[in-house]
Amino acid sequence: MKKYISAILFMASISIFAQEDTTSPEQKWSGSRPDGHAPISVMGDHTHGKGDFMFSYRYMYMNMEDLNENSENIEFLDAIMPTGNYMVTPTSMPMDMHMLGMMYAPSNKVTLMVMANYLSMSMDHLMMTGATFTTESSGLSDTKIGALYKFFNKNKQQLHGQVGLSIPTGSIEEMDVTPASSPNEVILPYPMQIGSGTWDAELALTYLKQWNTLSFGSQAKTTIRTGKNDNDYRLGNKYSINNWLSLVAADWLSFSGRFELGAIDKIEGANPDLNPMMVITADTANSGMTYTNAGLGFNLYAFKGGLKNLRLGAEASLPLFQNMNGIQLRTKETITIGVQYAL
Ligand SMILES: [Cu+2]
Repeated sequence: MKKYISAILFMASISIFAQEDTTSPEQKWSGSRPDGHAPISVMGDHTHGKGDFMFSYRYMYMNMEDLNENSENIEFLDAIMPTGNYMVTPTSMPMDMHMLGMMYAPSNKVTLMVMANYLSMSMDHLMMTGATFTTESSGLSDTKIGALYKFFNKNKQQLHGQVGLSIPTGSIEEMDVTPASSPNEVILPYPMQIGSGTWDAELALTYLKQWNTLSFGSQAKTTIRTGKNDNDYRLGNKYSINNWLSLVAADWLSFSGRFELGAIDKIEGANPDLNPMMVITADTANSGMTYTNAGLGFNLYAFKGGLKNLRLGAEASLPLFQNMNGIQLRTKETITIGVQYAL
């Protein structure tokens, strides 16, 4: 929480010393081009001018499949008894996420953001006996609010910072029936919970640079979780650096390539209702990782006409490297599609 407060003070002090903006429009970084927004999987990448609203909807599909121990692919049978230490292993976990966002700029320097998320997940399992079963969870996830502060926009470059809060509106009490619990429901392991259960600070710094038909962006972002949730644990903090290059193919079309480097800390504490011997996902030793992923995408932009300022973006990404703590499902393909409309 201390880090969060000092970041607010840091931004506030910079705003006091900020100069009156005298840069001409041609020298400015501009959002009014297809590559004026980052690849659709990146959030908080752009700011708005005074009085502007933007509404957005994103759909994300993420799939996890097969097991890694550290950075090595292992067989399911290596993870469960008698060879391994667990009674049950997950085999795959597809996830759908719907994200509804709004942005509003009360001034040229500040853009406010709010985002509501709906998650639905299912996890397939393999038991020692060879039997399989599936658990499911879905619901409204954590709600995010934030403010972007523009430090400067000149020489076709922009730098802005983000201070945000993730509000624990998502459930950490998701339950389902398993063969061991049948006919009763039991609490599901950590990855199947919808929210973090804690108030989390989200801080980011984004740098943008444009040329005539090319643009570059880089965003460093962290999620700092505070305290412990009602089930006596805290999810790991997240750190990432995301970089992208976009190429303008037409006034209405750009293509993007993105490369991300990230880390997630281990879960702190443990839910006393989960038995870590039962299933890999209930053991907090199997949480946290370092990873890299890369994505290819495109942005469509209506630069004139009745649909002016409507955008559609899509991106597909794959992990290049993942080094897990313990044993975890491997991240596979992620697909993000979104529409954005500014007025
Ligand atoms: Cu926006």
